[in-house]
Amino acid sequence: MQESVALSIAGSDPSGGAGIQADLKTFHQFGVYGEAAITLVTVQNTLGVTRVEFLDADLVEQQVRAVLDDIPPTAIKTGALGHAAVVLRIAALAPQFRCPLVVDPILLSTGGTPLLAEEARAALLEHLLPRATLITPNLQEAAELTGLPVVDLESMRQAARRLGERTGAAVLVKGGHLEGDAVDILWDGAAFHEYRAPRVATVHTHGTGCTYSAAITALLALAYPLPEAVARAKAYITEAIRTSPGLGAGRGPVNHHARPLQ
Ligand code: PXL
Repeated sequence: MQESVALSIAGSDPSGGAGIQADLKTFHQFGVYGEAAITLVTVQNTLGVTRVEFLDADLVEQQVRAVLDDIPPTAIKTGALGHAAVVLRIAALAPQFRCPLVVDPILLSTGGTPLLAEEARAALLEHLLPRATLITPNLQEAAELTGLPVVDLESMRQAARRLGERTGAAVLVKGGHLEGDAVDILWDGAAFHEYRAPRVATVHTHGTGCTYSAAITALLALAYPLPEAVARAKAYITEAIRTSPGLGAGRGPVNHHARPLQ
C-alpha cells in the first residue's frame, strides 16, 4: 500500500504547542509521515506571541514544490499563511495537489496577533478557500469570513452553509469558544453533522485548532471519509485537551500524545 503522507503549510511556534510543530506531532501520532513547509516564524511561548516574521512567498512556494513531486502528500493542510502573496501562491499550486486540502483559516493568534495580513483576507476568500476540501473556522473566523454573527448552534449552521455554498468546500465551524458542551458543526455540501463533547475546564488549550485540523488531515491522508475523519479527530482533540500536561507558565499546550481511536 502507498505510504500515507501529510504536508502542513503553516507557521512555526517554537514552544511546540501550535503551528507546524503541533501538526507534525499530530501526523506522527496517527502513524502518518509528516512534511512541513514554513510560512512564518513566531517568537512565542505559553505566555503569548512577541514577534512574527512572514517569510517570502518565493521561499514558501519553493518549499512546497520541493516535496510535491518527490514525496507526494496524500493530504495537505494550511495554517497561518502571513501575507496575500503566500495565499495566492498556494492557491495557484493547489490544482497540482491531487489530494484533500484542509484550510484552517487562521486570522489571529489566541492572543490577538495577526497571522494573516488584513489585505490577505480577500485573497483567502476568493482564491484559496474555493480550492479547499474542508475549511475549519472557529466562531470568530466564521463570522469574519461570512459577515454573519456566529454566536450559537443555529448561526454556526448558517455560517457553515453560507461559506460552503460560496466556496464549494465542506465547512467545519468549531464551537469550542461557546459555553456548555463543545459542539462543532460540519456542512458537507448536502447535510449537517454535529460533533459534541463535554467541555473540559482548563486554560491549557494552546494549539487546539492546529491540532484538530492536523488530526483531520492525518485521517484524510489515511483515506477516512470526511464525516468519520472529523469524528475521530474530535475524539482525539477532546482527549488531548482533557490530558493537557500543564507545561509553561501561561496557556499550555494540549497533549499531542493522546491516543487516537483504534
Ligand atoms: O492557533 C493559531 C496559530 C497558528 N499558527 C501559529 C501560531 C498560532 C497561535 O499562536 O503561533 C504558528
